[in-house]
Amino acid sequence: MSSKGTINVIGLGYIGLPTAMLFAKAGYSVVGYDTDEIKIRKLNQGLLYIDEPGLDLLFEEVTSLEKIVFTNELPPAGVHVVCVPTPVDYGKADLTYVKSALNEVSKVVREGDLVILESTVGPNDCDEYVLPIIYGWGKSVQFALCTERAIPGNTLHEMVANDRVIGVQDDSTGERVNKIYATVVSGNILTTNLKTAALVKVMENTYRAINIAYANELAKIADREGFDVWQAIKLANNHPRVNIHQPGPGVGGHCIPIDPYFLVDGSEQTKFIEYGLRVNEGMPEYVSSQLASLLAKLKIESPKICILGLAYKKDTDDERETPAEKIKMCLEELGYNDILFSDPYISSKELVPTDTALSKSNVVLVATDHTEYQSIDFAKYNNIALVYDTRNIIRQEQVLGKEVYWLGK
Ligand code: SAJ
Repeated sequence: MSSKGTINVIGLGYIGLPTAMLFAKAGYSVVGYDTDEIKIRKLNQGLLYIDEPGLDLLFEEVTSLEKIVFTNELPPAGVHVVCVPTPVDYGKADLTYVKSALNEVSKVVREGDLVILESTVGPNDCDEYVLPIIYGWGKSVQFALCTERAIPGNTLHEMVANDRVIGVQDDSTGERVNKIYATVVSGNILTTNLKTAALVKVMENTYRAINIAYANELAKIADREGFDVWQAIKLANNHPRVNIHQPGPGVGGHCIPIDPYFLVDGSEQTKFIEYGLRVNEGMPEYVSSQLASLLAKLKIESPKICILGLAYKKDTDDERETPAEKIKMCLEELGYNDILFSDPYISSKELVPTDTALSKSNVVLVATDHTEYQSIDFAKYNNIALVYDTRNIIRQEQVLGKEVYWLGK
């Protein structure tokens, strides 16, 4: 395959690493750059630190093609794709990592290079912070905002299949970016200005956050009124224009609980969004107090609690902003200190294997909807008295002879 040109991908996390590999597969000569020496060493030893479907095969393929190198020294390249995190800092995107990535680019940038930002930023961040930095280089450099929209757990598929919204300042940059992304993206590539592109990304995640908050409020109403919210949502979603999301123990990940804050500014217009975020943030406390009420009702004193699932989402090892951690803290605040954590996807010395955790506990709280929890036979653990499922994945047949409760039913 002939080389299409050179691309630097700066930041080899959940988005940068797969992005770098996809460009390499498409025929570009790619340099994957990260400041973390451990990551670079691992990649150069052929080891992956991200568990994503298909990523291992793609890694083998692109390393054997010799289309990608991993380094912590950035070389010159025609295109620089920045994929670094933007945490929230008092309601604004914290651009510290973006700024240091751009600083690295500034050392190698040449006339005519293209800089692409894939990180999520606030609506005015490109105009107010990013462009002034690039203009300060004193070179004719093109810039585009091309925020990633792939979901962890299905990243590779979504990176290719999803439509992309790109923000640019002029048509020629749009055409150049379009040509590059078209080599990896099968979805549509939709072009707009920088501000709109930034807003689209934040609006998508805010839509999801608010919809989940609505589902969480419905779950609380169901707990109070005694109906099955999961069934009710399923039935409501039969309507062609209704798509209510799922309730749960809270919202994790680096996006849904964080990005909406880029819109919230304390004004009247953003109060509704802010309230929704607070609803989701209150869920770990809510499910902990529900569990405490059940313990009191069932007279389970000094419970040994097992939390099943630390990852913030199903069948992944991703524990960023996980609600499970917050549930543990809430339970501890309520005076329950005998808590074991277990997650088949995460290896850490603080976690115990599922079977051990279940053998040593009398109370189980299901925090993550990992598929394998659906085949646990809780009945075989004589020690278990109560199962509280916040994800509605445990079926009655699995918990015969036990007290079982679900969030929202
Ligand atoms: N969750 C619920 N109920 C639901 C759906 C999700 O409680 O109905 C919870 C999950 O359990 C999880 C959290 O929300 O804790 C977030 O998970 P997620 O699957 O909604 O999303 P993320 O954060 O993994 O990825 C999102 C995606 N955004 C949208 O779907 C609009 C993804 O496409 C983005 O690329 C990603 O954010 C990002 O990087 O911004």
